[in-house]
Amino acid sequence: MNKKLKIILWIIFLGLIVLASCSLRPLKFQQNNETEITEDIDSDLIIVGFSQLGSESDWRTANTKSIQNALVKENGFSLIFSNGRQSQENQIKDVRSFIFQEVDYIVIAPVTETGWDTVLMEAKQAGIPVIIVDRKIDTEDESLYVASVGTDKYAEGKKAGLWLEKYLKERENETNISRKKLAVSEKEGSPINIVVLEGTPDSTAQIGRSQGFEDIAVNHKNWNILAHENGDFTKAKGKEVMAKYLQEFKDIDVLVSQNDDMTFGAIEAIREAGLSCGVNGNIKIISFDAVSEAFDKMEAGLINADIECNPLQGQLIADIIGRLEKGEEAPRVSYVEGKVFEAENASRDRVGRSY
Ligand code: GZL
Repeated sequence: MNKKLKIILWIIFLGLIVLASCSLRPLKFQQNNETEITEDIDSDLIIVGFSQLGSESDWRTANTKSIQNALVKENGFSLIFSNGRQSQENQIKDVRSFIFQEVDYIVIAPVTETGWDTVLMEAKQAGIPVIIVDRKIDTEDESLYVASVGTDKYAEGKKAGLWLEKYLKERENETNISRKKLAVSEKEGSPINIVVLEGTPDSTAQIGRSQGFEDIAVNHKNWNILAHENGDFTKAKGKEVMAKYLQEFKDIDVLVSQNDDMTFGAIEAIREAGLSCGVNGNIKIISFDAVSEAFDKMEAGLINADIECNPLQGQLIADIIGRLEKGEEAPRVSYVEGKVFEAENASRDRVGRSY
């Protein structure tokens, strides 16, 4: 056999050895700067790959902590955590890495609703069940995931609209009383000028909260939604867009901000414009999430109302996996409930909260 053929065969043989060693579940997972392994891999543990969409907000931090605290070794889990940094492309890479590493389950908090079918089909073909957490995915093929855990974002948007209805009704009654006293007649339903800071486009939180609020607003001819732009759920972008709104519109009555981090930025922009917000302010603020710092702002009278979106979803995921491991049915959709908090009761309502 000539020398050249021998070398070619040897290279092929080496290649096969390398490939064979890769296909076994490695005892140690390769780490990159956004992937973190919580435990040395122990074959008795249930290995879960978790693709978190980012770290853009206080809410996201609480959500990540909740899931990391639930999927621990003491509960029989080994967690591989990846931060997608608000990029679906990163998340898809993370999911493919979990498939390659032959994890037992994949958990995904999807940054946006569409574009998941291909990679979820790869997970299905690899026999790895997928659980969707926090936001939803939009797919025709319901078999691509076994369960979803989150909150009802559409209901949250409606709660914001219903709170504004209640608030304005109470003010109208007050004005009517004073109007009777002053015998001042005023056109019913004076214009209410509203601006909206929206979350990441095509995310379930943005879609649901926008639609829910609009389905209430449509019943009020005097509610004018002057603008609704993307603030990407971050404080910096929320401040930037609110500053733009304040330049553009001189008579904003209400800000609806689809998460607290954007609200914190908006409050800075309002104050830098020499205006005030909240209970005694020019601009009334309805926010979403109800994280700890938002309670600080409600107690200071800077936010009027906050629609809670509960990030504590880790235990629900652990319970679902536990049931699947025992061959039991798991609920297809699990929601964690949330409340509506108001500035007037913030000190009382925040007692005992964990985020
Ligand atoms: C809501 C979640 C949203 C939060 C934001 O379920 O997807 O994403 O409201 C977070 O704070 O960025």
